Amino acid sequence: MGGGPYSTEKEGFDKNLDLTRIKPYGDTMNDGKVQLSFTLPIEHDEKAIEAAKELAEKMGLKDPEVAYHTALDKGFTYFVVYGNSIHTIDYTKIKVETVEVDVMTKDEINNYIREKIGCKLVILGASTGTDAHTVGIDAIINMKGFAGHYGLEHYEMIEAFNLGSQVTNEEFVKKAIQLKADVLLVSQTVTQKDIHVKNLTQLVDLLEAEGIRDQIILICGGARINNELAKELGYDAGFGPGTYAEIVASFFIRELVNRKSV
Ligand code: B12
Repeated sequence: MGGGPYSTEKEGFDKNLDLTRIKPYGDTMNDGKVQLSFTLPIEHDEKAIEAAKELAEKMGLKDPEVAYHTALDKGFTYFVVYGNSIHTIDYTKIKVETVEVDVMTKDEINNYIREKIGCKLVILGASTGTDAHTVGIDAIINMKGFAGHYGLEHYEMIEAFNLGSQVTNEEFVKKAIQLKADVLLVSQTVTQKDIHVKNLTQLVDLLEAEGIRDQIILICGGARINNELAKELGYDAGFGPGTYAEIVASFFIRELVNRKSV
């Protein structure tokens, strides 16, 4: 490292990465720099800018600067604020519950179903409730899959049905019964006001009311879904970002075989 006019070494900036006290990284280690955007329900004027600054300070940002502000509508102002976070977190203490899966290839999955189950599996998926996001469930089910990983429709030992988006829980359960589905795949993207929690819970209630919850492997997924939440809500597993068809399939085929052998 040269030590030219802009050398951070020369100017003696902090370079220590302490995982027990991590902070956002902007230009240099531990500078805490963050960018935040929000709207306040007030007129766009000087007082509004001061209000945004004060609020950012209360949120734990040191030396906040309002980098951008604009009127969104009468009585609403939008802000972009920069500042230095005063908070740190202990990264070494973070525990996240993920699904432990030994991921198999597509061929291994097909062979496993052929040998251990002996017939095609019926998989039913949808983005349920009012949720209009289909890309996640398409990534798992549709033939072409996602990021070079084929979807479940491409597996010869799987019969996959993708109902699309905004499917009510009632329709979903009806279809599951009609198709005698082995596995249900539910996608939830919108989490505003915990709508996903209500919707996912209602599905479990409906399956229980129909007396079929135990006969089905029930899995949910989405950008803000994790295994811990899924289990809490009565699902067999939950998958988040970066999931591919073979990851989910590796989980549910083993789960089905384990259940059969109990
Ligand atoms: C595309 C998009 C849309 C499109 C959707 C088109 C479509 N056909 O799907 C349209 C324009 C319709 C849309 C609408 C809305 N959207 Co939108 N949208 C997005 C966007 C840009 C990308 C989402 C996406 O496609 N991701 C790519 C897929 C591949 O990722 P994924 O869903 O995470 O899926 C992966 C995993 O999570 C997992 N997975 C997902 N589902 C499942 C299911 C199972 C069973 C398994 C195993 C795994 C799994 O596997 C997938 C592959 O790895 C995001 C922002 C972003 N950049 O993420 C906002 C975003 C999701 N939308 C958002 C919002 C708020 C909305 C609206 C409510 C906006 C509005 N006010 O009208 C509406 C929703 C209306 C409704 N009724 O649902 C918010 C959600 C905020 C929240 N947490 O609630 C986001 C995050 C934008 C934001 N930053 O505010 N949106």
